[in-house]
Amino acid sequence: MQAEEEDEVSVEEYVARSSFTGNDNDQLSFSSGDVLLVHAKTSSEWWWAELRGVKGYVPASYLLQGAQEGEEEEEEEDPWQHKEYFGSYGTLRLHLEMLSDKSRTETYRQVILSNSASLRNKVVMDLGCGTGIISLFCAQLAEPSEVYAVEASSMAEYTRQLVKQNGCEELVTVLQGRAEEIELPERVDVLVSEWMGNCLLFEFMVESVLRARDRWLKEGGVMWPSSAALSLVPCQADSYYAETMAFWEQPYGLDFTPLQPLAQQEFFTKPKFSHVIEPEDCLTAPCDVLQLDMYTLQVKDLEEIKGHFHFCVEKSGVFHGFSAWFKVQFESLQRGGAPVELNTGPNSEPTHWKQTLFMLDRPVSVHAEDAISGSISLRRNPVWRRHMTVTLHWSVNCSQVGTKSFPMWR
Ligand code: 6LC
Repeated sequence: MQAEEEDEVSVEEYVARSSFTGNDNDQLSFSSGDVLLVHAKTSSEWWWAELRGVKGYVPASYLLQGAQEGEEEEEEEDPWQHKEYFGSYGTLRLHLEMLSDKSRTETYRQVILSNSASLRNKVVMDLGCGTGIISLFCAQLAEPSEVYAVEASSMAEYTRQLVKQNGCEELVTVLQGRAEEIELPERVDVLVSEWMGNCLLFEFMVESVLRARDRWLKEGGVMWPSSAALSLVPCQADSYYAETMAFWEQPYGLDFTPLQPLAQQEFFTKPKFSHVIEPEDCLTAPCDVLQLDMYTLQVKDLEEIKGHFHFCVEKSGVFHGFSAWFKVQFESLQRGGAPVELNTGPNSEPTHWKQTLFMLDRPVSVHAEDAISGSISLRRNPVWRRHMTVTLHWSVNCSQVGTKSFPMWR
């Protein structure tokens, strides 16, 4: 009785900001507007809650605190986090990181250079131009009739100066504003952008590119990149595992293993960004699990994207997790011309994206010829529009089965 009373006191009321379908018996399904009672905030992502007498886990990011407080919160919290997002692109740190990435920047330069003849008299839009590097390459290496360099962050003011400083103001027009909101005097022949995030889609800048395509690209116009793929490989991650998990086995000769569940929660719940996987850590050849066609992809398709994989283990080792990266292709403007590719995988030149590591809860020993198969889904967070959850299902030789969801970032 006493315990129950205490329990009631600590229960908090939350309103669902969006519908959710639980994917196992432990998870509650609910509809937008449902009032849920939260009994325990078991982790930052999953809470133990109750709806109409039924209890289960619910994703915390779908909930909004109590009705009255909720209204205020809704006003303050922007699901696109524009202020934070464009605020960070208003400083030099990220632009320095992107510009210092030679493989990334040189690939765009190569795309312009190898298509320079065909770009003559073409109208180009550079979406999210940052410091204007791609627009400047266009003006310097080709003779477009006009380049619209669109940038929402305050960097645009400097970009204008850089365009002038480099004598490109005749050709390049910097437009400060979100691509969704700006007006252009004409439609464009080429829409170029560097929109790819971690695991390809994180940040979902791709949505802005698709909207700009539908609004501003001429019939028959060209998208750069023209297609994108997400690659995956089962891998070893010995040092990361040793530093974060095996460490607790015997620090200073003591048994700290009771901390391992905490370590798992803290280090393996979310994917590890900026992980560099060595080619020898790949247990199999990689597989393209998703393929996006930038001409036909629709904004609504981004809500959930699924892919399948089937790998054959090439050498015995420890299967610690999956590593993911992307590649993009830029088609040639000339019929039959070779496309240019940017590959951010372990067998290509390193880039600032590095790779993304998804750690399993427990490592699995594998042997040559073992089969690892399964599926991947990228489910966009219905509230936080720049975030998503990556879910992996896998089996080893059709028997050892696992499934794990990784929030990126909420
Ligand atoms: C590129 C990001 C740049 O694109 C950065 O300068 C940001 O302010 C700009 N940007 C992003 N979305 C928009 C938009 N809708 N309209 C105008 N500018 C935008 C690198 N980021 C990734 N590749 N992820």
